[in-house]
Amino acid sequence: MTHEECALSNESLANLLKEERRFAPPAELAAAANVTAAAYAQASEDRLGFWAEQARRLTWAVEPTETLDWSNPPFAKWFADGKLNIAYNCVDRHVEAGHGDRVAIHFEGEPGDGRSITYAQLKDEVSQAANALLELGVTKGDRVAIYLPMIPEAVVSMLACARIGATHSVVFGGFSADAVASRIQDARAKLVITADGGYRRGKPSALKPAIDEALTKAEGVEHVLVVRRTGQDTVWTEGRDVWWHEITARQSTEHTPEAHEAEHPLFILYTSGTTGKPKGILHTSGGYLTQASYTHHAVFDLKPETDVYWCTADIGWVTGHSYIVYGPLSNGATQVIYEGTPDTPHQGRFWEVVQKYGVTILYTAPTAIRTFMKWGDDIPAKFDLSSLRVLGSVGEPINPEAWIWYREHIGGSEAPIVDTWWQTETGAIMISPLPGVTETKPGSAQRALPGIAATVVDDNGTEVANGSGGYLVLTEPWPSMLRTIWGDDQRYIDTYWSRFEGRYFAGDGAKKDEDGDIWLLGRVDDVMLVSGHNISTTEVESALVGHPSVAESAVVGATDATTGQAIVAFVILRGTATDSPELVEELRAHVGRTLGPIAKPKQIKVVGELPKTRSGKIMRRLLRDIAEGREIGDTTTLADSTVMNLIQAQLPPAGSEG
Ligand code: 6R9
Repeated sequence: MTHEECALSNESLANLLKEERRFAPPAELAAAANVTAAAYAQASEDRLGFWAEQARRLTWAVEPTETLDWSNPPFAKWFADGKLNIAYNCVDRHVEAGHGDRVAIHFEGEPGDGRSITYAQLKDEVSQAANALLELGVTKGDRVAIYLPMIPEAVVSMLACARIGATHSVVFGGFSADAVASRIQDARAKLVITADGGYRRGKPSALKPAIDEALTKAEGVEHVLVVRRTGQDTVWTEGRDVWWHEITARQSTEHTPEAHEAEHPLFILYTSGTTGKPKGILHTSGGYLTQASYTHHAVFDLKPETDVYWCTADIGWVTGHSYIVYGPLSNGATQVIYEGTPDTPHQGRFWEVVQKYGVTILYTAPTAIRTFMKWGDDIPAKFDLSSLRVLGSVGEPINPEAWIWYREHIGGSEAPIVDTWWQTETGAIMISPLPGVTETKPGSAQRALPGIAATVVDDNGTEVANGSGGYLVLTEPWPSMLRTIWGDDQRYIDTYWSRFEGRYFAGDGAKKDEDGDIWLLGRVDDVMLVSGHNISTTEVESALVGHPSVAESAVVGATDATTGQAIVAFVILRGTATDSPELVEELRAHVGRTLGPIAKPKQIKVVGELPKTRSGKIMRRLLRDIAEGREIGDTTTLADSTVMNLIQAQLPPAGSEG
């Protein structure tokens, strides 16, 4: 190693990408913004006072006098002596305030059917569902598993559980019977709510058979409540299975919401992590709703009277919990819920929905944005997207080129983009621009929200200087933080609080730029070690997506005899580009020019698809298996299980190329 390389390898994570573009907030939006720069100052002066004030956004049956109890870290209690009902806060209070006629949900089914549900109707439906749960013997403290498509009953089910104090555990509709069984078993759920099926890619896709199979493996479930969505033939277990429409129809639309303790468990949501048994992330009530509500108000600048909000996430992802159900509904939003895929029946479906409902705020994932880029600019151009005024991104680092495309082709070169960093564990947004305040930088989540404390540290836990990379940590407890891993306090401590003393380690790499703004660099498990340099997959992927021929890319480090690891890139080309040795050479040179020679991929493989989870995250672990010529590992959380076969069929066998 040269002297310079030695110096560099002391960095926890290299900082290679430079991005100079800047976008000021639109003047009109800034002038009327829900939250201004004053919030940062206020929160830094009195952090707990700031959160106590945000808690007053909610309606409490018993006002809390305590804000934070951190006497037994890392087990936090927020607003512990307060009591509230989460469903009352999301539904009833808007009706009481005279907004019963406001639409809460515009539901758009994949086949083009749909219905609009007002807050008054939602109150009736949630009350009937709550009464149905009680009839089925579910009471406060019980767990309910929810395995549903993206239909209004998913929202109603979650709110009905919250209303009676049952803890919900939503499981992705795409997960296999085994995955469902282990989650039902771990949570010891008493009831499962599912549907006959849902519509996906133009046809009904059954759901209940997976529950029937799962219940041959998991014990303790007394009833299965089944929503009729597709009308397909459904195998029935008498005595156990109950039709949703039959039991809810006979219930009263009146149900008095009881107040629950602020620390009462609201939901468990399983995250698979990279290895091992899924972790049941536990969230409680008052602190969670405070931060979900505040961040939704601040980050999306929601004006409930005029905005039409649309988050495209699935309800089985934390984004669906916090930014379809609890954040928007606690704020009295009008929102769109869409059941299906973005290309059914055509690739302009999202833009058709935006035009139809006049969507003003759109929250989606980088993977979707890159897919739209691949499909071509002409598709969104056919629709009127002028209603859009704020755009959000979540789930992965957004590459600067995808960010710019989103701004220009969806946001009319006007709408600010909020790149929101957070996790299932954090419960709500932690790092993000504020649309009326922040001068945005394409690809950066920028700074911790008011009341949140985050920084980047090196291997020893020392804060890195501006311009350097390392590990993202959260240095103060926050209201919507996970309280533990369900049934495993020790694993909670070990997983999140033991790498850096007294701080929460998020598992993500990040860097601070010269202004101190934060750029997320992907999971540290994915970081590549090339000739002594820690190189982030995100930066190499962003450089590749910056080339006009590339739509998407995934980069992994494969064991290499000379460099430790060698960079192997998988790329999907844009519509017009074709695979050739010249193009591959040009892409390698392009990365070299953008990031420096150290980051040049050793191999570039052109593929048609990339392996992704249902929430759109690239599963690099599986690509590493391919790059190293191994048998492919566990694929149960893939959105589409055939993708790995497709990729393998497209590539020459490992070892046959240079
Ligand atoms: C909300 C959600 C969490 C992980 C997180 C990080 C990645 C999410 C991001 C982002 C860069 C963003 N992530 N948002 N990375 N920029 N704006 O995605 O929760 O499914 O638990 O995933 O997703 O790696 O640690 P979850």
